[in-house]
Amino acid sequence: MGHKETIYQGILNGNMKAVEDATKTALSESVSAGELLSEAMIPAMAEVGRLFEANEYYVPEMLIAARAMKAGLALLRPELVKEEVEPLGKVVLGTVKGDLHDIGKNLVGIMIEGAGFEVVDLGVDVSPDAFVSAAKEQNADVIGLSALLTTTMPSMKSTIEAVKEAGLDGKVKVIIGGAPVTQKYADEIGADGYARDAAAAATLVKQLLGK
Ligand code: B1M
Repeated sequence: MGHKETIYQGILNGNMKAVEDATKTALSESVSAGELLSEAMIPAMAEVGRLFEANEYYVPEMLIAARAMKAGLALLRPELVKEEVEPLGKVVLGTVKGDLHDIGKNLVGIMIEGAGFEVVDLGVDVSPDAFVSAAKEQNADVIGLSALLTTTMPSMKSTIEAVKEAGLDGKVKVIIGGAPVTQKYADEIGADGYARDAAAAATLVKQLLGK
């Protein structure tokens, strides 16, 4: 089995050690981090989602698959993030209230960091007020909101409203993303931008800040 297949199967089976070993070996053999991500890790998580929908996987299987994916992602991180001397700006990032999914958000953070920005990661289940307080304290240029559940998307709207109420509208840009989120939804709730994946999120931050 090739390294990418081992990583793919390792995530599906929740075999963290197999994912770590194959990722390390592949990187040492100069397989690019981007290739491992887009051709093994992300397709594996998509398959986990499909199996969950088909009632072949349940929450415990999703959890151990996520743990294996995170272990692999941690090894890719140094390859994906370039060192920059002076950050181009500051981004406060988090998964919205009620939502515990963080793999996509973590990947978005890595890519934004890789593009030269400082990222302050607030974690998961972040309330609108917590986003606003952090943006003020950190003097952030951008707030990034991630949601993976249709039921938590409304918290993006509430966060944008809280940003406006705090008088940060215009000073801090709000960008949104996550599997169920669309450009149409971003327009509806008045977000400054939407990105469909982590690479697009990094490009969007650069565009919004004119970098
Ligand atoms: Co859950 N889950 N989950 N889950 N989970 C989904 C999202 C689901 C689609 C599965 C399914 O039914 N097919 C479904 C949502 C249905 C819906 O709302 N329409 C679902 C459900 C129902 C649930 C629970 C309700 C299950 C239950 O308890 N009965 C529960 C909710 C818990 C909660 O949050 N309150 C739940 C729990 C979990 C686990 C905890 C077990 C685990 C998460 C572990 C973790 O994250 N630490 C989990 C997982 C792993 C998934 C799937 C299988 C994989 C998600 C993932 O990591 N994808 C997922 C199915 C799927 O997505 N196919 C599913 C890989 C990741 C790289 O992609 O997160 O999409 P993604 O991120 C992408 C883009 O979306 C984008 O860029 C990223 C990288 O390119 N992006 C942004 C993300 N954020 C962005 C922000 C941006 C820009 C782009 O700007 C700021």
